[in-house]
Amino acid sequence: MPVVHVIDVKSGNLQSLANAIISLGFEVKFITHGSDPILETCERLILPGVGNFGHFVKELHSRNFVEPLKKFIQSGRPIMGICVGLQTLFESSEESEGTVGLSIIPGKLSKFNPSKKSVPQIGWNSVTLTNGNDEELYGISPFSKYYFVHSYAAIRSNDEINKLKEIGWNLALCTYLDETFIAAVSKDNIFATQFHPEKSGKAGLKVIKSFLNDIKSSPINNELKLNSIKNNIEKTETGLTRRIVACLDVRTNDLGDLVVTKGDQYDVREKDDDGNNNVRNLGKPVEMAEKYYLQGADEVTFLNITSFRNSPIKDLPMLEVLRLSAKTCFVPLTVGGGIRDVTDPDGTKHSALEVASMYFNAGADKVSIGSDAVRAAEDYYLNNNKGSGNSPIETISKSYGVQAVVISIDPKRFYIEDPNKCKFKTIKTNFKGPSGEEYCYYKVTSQGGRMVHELGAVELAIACENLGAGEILLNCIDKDGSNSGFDFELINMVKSNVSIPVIASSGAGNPQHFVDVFQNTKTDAALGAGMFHRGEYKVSDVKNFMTKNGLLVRVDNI
Ligand code: 1PR
Repeated sequence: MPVVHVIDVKSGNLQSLANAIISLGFEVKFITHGSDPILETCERLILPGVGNFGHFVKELHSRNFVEPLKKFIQSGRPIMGICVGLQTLFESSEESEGTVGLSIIPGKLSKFNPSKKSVPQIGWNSVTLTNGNDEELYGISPFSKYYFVHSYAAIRSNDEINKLKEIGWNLALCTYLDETFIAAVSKDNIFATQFHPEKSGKAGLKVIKSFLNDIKSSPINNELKLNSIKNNIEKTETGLTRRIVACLDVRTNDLGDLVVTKGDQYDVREKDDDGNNNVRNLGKPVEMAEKYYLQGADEVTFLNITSFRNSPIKDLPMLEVLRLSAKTCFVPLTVGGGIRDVTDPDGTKHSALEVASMYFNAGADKVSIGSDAVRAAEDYYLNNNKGSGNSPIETISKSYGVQAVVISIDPKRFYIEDPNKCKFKTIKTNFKGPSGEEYCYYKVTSQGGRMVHELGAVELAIACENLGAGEILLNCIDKDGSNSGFDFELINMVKSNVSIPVIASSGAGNPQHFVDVFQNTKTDAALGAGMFHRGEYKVSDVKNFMTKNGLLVRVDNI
């Protein structure tokens, strides 16, 4: 099997990239230090990076990679940068002033302007090719979608783009609302992508395959081109597609098997007339995740819903689920439940950062924090709107980047007559309360809805954004498992108070509900669980229906 060498500075999920390369028939070997003699002879190199620019460059320096990398590039052997790997080719980044990149490409990276759009950019966007869109660039097609997750980018004006082209850089560009940035770049033996090809489904695998097989350009797939223009599809403001997330609530059932389950308002036990009170068993997590990937899910989320139970850290049941799913699902994977400081039954302590690192190493791209986010937000307000620096949101986002930290909110609706009497953000509701109340607000809960806190959903979201969360998974206990559609009022209220992306969750019962949530709110993504698990609809049914209604979705044809 041909070998591909990958630089590993221990700063993120490289397992998914390795899995993608292996799935293409190659073997992967990691290089962890610049003194490794293999750098002198290896045929090609991949330089992947996630998280903070300064941290990544510092790691390259401390592992003596900088000079060997420059030498490698000068030798003319093929190298491919991914995400921060692309960013490192530039001179510097606003993210880490004073840090000098490899300076192969002139210029600096800057942060997206968050005034009109969610930052980070998380989701599937399309690219244009500056060579005229006739030839794919390393398999990159203007008619496919690629997965981006970043706050900083090489944002460039037309003049700047032309200057780079004049000095020989071949560029693929992406526009995120009002800012155009470099999505991919190539010149001679250098190729790099800002998006994650290993997380971009079949379209992304094609890009990696093209690099590994030295296919720098190839004719555009005309079928894709025709498909992309034949429908009367919206052009979204941001350029991003409407993201569909499949969510698997996972727990051990009464027989000790790890199963996908689904509750009604978080109660996951059957209530049969014959007294059956078993945990609802809807299937096996790894198989179901792969099924949803193949059906076109843009993302798969696993929630360990019995995370409050203490088990030795080496025994975390979800780790194996992540490891196996990352081998077959080439889209982002999120894991939640139990991301907090833990103590093993034998008294050994582990930080939340340690727990999260285990999941990232197993193949997770993001971790989702529920109960501990509530605790951190309560502390934040007690501490005059300041973080302690030690909460899991802060420690994990500092090491892995804000895009790796999702907070999962489990809100419950409460009605009130007079909004002035409520210390939390309220809304005038279209669905009056039991005594005709015209206003409502949402209190947050923890421990899977068991504990209700004196904290509003909006207040939780704002605190967590300030602490360093990069995305919000917005559940709704009242709607969970109801098949009655999403709670637009809650979604609009939270979304309008934060600038990070929001995933709407709870209540999806049919494809129309997904159309409705995107048409009635500004949500960035929508999540479904029960309707997929019960086999009533496939993810592709939802996407086909959305397409019929003119909404832009990712279809993974290559
Ligand atoms: O508190 O950090 O350990 O995280 C625990 C995680 O587990 C949280 O994300 C919490 O939402 C989740 N959780 C805990 N208990 C339950 C339960 O159901 N008993 N599941 C639970 C929450 C919510 C959704 C669900 C949607 C969509 N599941 O993500 O998938 O409501 O369902 P639907 O489309 O069928 O309506 P921590």
